Amino acid sequence: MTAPGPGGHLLVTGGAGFIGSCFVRDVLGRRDGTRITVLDKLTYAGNRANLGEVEADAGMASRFAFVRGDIADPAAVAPLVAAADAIVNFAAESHVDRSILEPAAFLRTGVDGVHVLLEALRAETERALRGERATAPRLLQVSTDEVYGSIEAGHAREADALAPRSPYAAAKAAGELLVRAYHATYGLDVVITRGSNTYGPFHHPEKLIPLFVTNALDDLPLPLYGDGLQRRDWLYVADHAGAIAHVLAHGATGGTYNIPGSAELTNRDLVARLLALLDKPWSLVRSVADRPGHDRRYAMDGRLLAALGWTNRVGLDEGLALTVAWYRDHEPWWRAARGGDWDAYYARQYAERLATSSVAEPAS
Ligand code: NAD
Ligand code: TDX
Repeated sequence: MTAPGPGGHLLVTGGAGFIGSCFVRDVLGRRDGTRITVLDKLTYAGNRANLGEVEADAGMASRFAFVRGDIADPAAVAPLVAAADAIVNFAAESHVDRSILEPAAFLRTGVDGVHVLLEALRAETERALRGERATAPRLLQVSTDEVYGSIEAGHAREADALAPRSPYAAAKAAGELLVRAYHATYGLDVVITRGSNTYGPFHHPEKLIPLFVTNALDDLPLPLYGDGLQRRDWLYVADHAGAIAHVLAHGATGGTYNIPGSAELTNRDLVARLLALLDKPWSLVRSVADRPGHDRRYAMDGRLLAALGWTNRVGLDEGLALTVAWYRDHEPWWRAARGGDWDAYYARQYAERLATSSVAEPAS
């Protein structure tokens, strides 16, 4: 089994989202002949504008195609997998808080959708075995640190047990288990990445960093869950996308690779850094009712990925400065992302919390 090299044809599912669109921009930006087809349902989180830079560049646009569709739809998926040398599956419902409000869509995309992709991959693998295509396609399943559950001490290793604690994380773990089962049973060429908390440009404003940056720009309250001492290890989006491209090219078939971030810190300390960059006061921060089942800490061991030859390039200081500057410069993008169901979602998620909030303890 061979990983696709430069000049191959990639199917990128969920490529209009935050991390997927970064992957598409960066891979096409290498200008090495690689072609990309994006399959994306364009949910509230998918945004064609995230691929605007690609579509506006004649060189990149000539090697790019966009298909609107659902990974859980076999008729949409089968011909695209048949035409691909590799599939990178970013498609998922990605927000933990929404999974707590309404889990069904998470299972439909994260379990049924992954199953449909695997069936299409299995058909193409059988065609390769019959000599009807040169090689079987490879699937890279984009997974997450959240499948390990809360890591109170130490760092999770790839062989550790999965212990997801939110409907989102459970759907991601189920998707991974299907991928591994299809590798063991049908010999499919698959690799899995588990990325850390990611941040950067084009991040939907429902997530912590862009929510707090955009609320602060509008002098709106910043709803910090619980005591704010939960810990996350932040990974800049271009590093996450780069590590995925690296694993796609070099990862061992059947392998799983953690992609840690470059800085572990508490939410409170993170918010203090954002406020300093924005020159906004701590008094905007409100202590609100906690997320149910809130994972206290995520932390992963990165030795397998390092041994494969990957190192992150962007540290937290640089990454946060780039991110804050991007949101300052792209107000029309984030105002549009706060369209659609945003007001209803925001009221459901935060109205009662903010009505019963208190002044948050300052960061250390
Ligand atoms: P996102 O919500 O910004 O993007 C998801 C994309 O998938 C959107 O474009 C959406 O329209 C599309 N999509 C959703 N359901 C689909 C379906 N059924 N068929 C086709 N397209 C569909 O998410 P993101 O933050 O870019 O995350 C991408 C992937 O990375 C997800 O699998 C997520 O679990 C994983 N991940 C994210 C992070 C993070 O911190 N954001 C960290 C680790 C792993
Ligand atoms: O309003 C908020 N207040 C708050 O205190 C929000 C939205 C979040 N938080 C806290 C919860 C977490 O401790 O901030 C932390 C980060 O929250 P999110 O941005 O929702 O990220 P998280 O739940 O850690 O999950 C993210 O990383 C792993 C991504 O959204 C997932 O898709 C990814 O798999």
